[in-house]
Amino acid sequence: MTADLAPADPLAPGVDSPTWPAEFAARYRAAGHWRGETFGGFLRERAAERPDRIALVDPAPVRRTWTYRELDERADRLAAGFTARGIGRGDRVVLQLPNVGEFVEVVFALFRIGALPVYALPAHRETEISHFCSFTGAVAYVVPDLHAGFDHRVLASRVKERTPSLRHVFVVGDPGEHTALSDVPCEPVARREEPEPHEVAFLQLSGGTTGVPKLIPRTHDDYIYSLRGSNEICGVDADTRFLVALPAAHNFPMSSPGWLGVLHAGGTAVLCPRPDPATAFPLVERERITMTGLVPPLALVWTEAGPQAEQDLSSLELVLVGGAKYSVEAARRLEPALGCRLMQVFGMAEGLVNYTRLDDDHETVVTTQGRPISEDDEIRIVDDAGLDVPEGEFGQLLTRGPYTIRGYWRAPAHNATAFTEDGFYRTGDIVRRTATGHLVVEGRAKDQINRGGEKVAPEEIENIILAHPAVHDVSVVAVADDYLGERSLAYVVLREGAGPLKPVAVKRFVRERGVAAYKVPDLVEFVDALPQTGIGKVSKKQLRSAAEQH
Ligand code: OOB
Repeated sequence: MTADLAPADPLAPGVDSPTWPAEFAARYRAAGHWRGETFGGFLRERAAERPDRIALVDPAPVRRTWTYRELDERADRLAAGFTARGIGRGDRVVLQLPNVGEFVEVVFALFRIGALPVYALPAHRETEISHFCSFTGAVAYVVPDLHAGFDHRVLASRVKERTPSLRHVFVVGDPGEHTALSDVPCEPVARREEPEPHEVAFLQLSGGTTGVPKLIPRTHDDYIYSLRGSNEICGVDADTRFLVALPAAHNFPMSSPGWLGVLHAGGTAVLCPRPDPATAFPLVERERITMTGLVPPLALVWTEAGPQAEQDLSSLELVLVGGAKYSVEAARRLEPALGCRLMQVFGMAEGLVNYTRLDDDHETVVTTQGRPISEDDEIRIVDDAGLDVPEGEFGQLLTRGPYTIRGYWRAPAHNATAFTEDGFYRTGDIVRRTATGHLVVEGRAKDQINRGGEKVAPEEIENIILAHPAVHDVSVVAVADDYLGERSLAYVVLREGAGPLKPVAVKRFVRERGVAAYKVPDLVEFVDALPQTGIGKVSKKQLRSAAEQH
């Protein structure tokens, strides 16, 4: 094979993963943002500095702990086992684990060998997982045996049948016909070549606005910079005890400052199996939790439950709330109810993360969504024509910076519209900036539904519903909801002559197609026709205002 026919190195930025132009990379290095650290490397350093400190706690069903030395050794042994099974540099591995200790072990093992974790959420089902596996050409898929009443081994068998690249399924727990993860570790042999800091470390999922979720390539350098910046802003240090209440695979609990930030600082990450107060409050008390991150609906539930809690929550110093708009009224109630500080976070898996600051006045904390981590985060707020709006007015947020991607993985056509020519990411969020530089999220220009932090791309659900033989047309929009912020509503036009269909049948059809439960429309309404714009496209604007009647 000649050199130019050789397959591209999947870790090298620039081929599958659009990257920063050289002058930007040089600037970010010179500023000390990119320091040449890797994930595998920092864990090794912490293990050398503080071998016997507890890095990780998995409290359920029996409490297990990992010191830094144990986590480091475990990652090496698993890495050796994966290598022995033929998994190597640049291979993609779809990871679908709930908040269990093995999640962290596997991630660090993959980082060590330069294989790329692809972070699926526990809620994903056959449609999403098949797409992740086939689109990335994944060689392995890691699952729990049973989780929340669902048998992931059955799903894995089906996906494996459909995906020729998939050679391994590793199961945490009883493996059934697959391989037990516990059978994988082996004695580490000679040291391997490890990935470079500028290389892609993993693929994160986008919230998405299109038919299928896009993948986000993050490098060691850029992501670790966001961890260090987040740690500094949130005051994370070796004494921090962080509760991972949200799914560990999501960018927010992973890096804002999240379990990776806390491990970088030498603190302790405690995995919470479910985020409800009945599960989480006893853990806060028992594990002396100092910090956690919640989406707004959960923050509401915690705020309601806090004053009546039988547990001692006094260790809690800081609760971060983000992922979706948090109402000012709800934000005001959190601090007195939980006896801790509030910090708002407005972030995105593509990069940019904003935080209110510990020294911000109370009004700023409850009324804004914070300001960027970095002085090198560039923010533009533009109108529909792409021109900057006057200071203080609202418009679409564009951003570019040292930890915001320059393009999705293997998606050149989408990248041409999702980014400006000079590399700004079009977030699709409508924001305004206050005199202090804090951003206030006013709304959204992108076609997405934000169900309490869980993102739904209407196009994906519309495509599924359109496959129903009785359906002629469909449009999915958001409707306001007191608890989740938004819920989804599908307006369905039936085919002429099609028999009557009940809303529940449409929901069942979507569910049976094998998608995450949070994507099943909350409401279904049958209409004779969908309103159109002047040029004959479905008018989502009109549908959204009709939806306000719900
Ligand atoms: C986080 O990441 P994603 O990738 O699931 O979603 C990003 C989108 C943003 O573009 C925005 O539309 C929305 O979620 N969002 C917020 C928000 N935080 C995120 N909208 C209003 N207020 C907020 N505070 O959701 C994410 C990633 C890292 C940290 C925190 C959240």
